[in-house]
Amino acid sequence: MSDLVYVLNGPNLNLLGTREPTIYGSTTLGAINGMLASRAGELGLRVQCHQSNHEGVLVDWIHEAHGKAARAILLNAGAYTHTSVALLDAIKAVTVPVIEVHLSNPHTREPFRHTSYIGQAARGTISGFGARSYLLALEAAAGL
Ligand code: CA2
Repeated sequence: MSDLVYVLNGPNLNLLGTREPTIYGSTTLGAINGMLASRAGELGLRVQCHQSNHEGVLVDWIHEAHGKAARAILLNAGAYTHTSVALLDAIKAVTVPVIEVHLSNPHTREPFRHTSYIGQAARGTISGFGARSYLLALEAAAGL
């Protein structure tokens, strides 16, 4: 099985660590990606990390991960989690397992965050553990 894990982050997550630290923590996305690369090495995996504020670009990376026969995709689709049928369709269209990741626990927040399109096709979801959510998701990917 492939050792390649795609890590995809959606809109506004490039701002991590610089705004709203009480909700999203003070760790930057660059630092999270660094921690993931380091842990991936220990697990015999490698990560390819991307962030975009554009829905279609995220769709393209899901297709790309499939084309490269990646082992898994860790996906924090940000607010697109709650709106994007395009991302749901992309996840359904590929065979790569998608692990949905959130820093916060959307179920404890506003009602509009309680629905996840991603979760309807994801292998599983890890949310509410801040930056550690990504590391837990990577562990899950290692066990697939
Ligand atoms: O908890 C998560 O990881 C979310 O996916 C974050 C999204 C939110 O829309 C989801 O409901 C839950 C928002 C990401 C915004 O990221 C920011 C980072 C720093 C400052 C402001 C926004």
